[in-house]
Amino acid sequence: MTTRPILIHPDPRLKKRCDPVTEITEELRMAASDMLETMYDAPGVGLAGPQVGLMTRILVMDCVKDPEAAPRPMVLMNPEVTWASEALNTYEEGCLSIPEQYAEVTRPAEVKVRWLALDGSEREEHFAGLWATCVQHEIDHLNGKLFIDYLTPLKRQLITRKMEKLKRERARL
Ligand code: K1U
Ligand code: ZN
Repeated sequence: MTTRPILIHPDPRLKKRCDPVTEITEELRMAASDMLETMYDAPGVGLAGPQVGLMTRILVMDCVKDPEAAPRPMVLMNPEVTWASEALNTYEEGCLSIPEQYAEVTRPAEVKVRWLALDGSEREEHFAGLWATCVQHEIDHLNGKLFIDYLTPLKRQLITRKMEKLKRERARL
């Protein structure tokens, strides 16, 4: 297991729709394992393929926040929302590809998601709370959508300019 560099917005790879997983290869298993390590190391509660330059429909997440509780690392491939609640929830979201920027985003409070697991089985689960917010944020990544796309053009432009500056500063180091 190793960590992989996380792409920072703006990057054309973060705006592209990812391709479905067609075969569960050893390479994909290694990528999933590296993505989990990268997510825990960041630290974050989720990570999607394109954030590490992998243009495939794969995401990882673990929204267990209690340090006393057992971790619950999850790997979801080809995830699909099969049901979304009418009730909405607003959460102050962050993104590992947009460091230190946070904004309120409103999404369905609960969702059911179906996906392909690493063992090849098809799974379906009901998510609520941070899990529901996180899985929707990560599925957005697989469709080339970022949380700032829910904001006004002015707020989005402000954050994008900050990220361009951050990338210039990091490139100078
Ligand atoms: O996709 C990502 O960029 C990861 C992102 C997921 C996310 C966070 C909040 C709401 C929706 C989706 C993050 O993990 S940002 C970091 C973060 O929220 C966090 C970090 C440490 C502990 C708890 C949360
Ligand atoms: Zn994100």
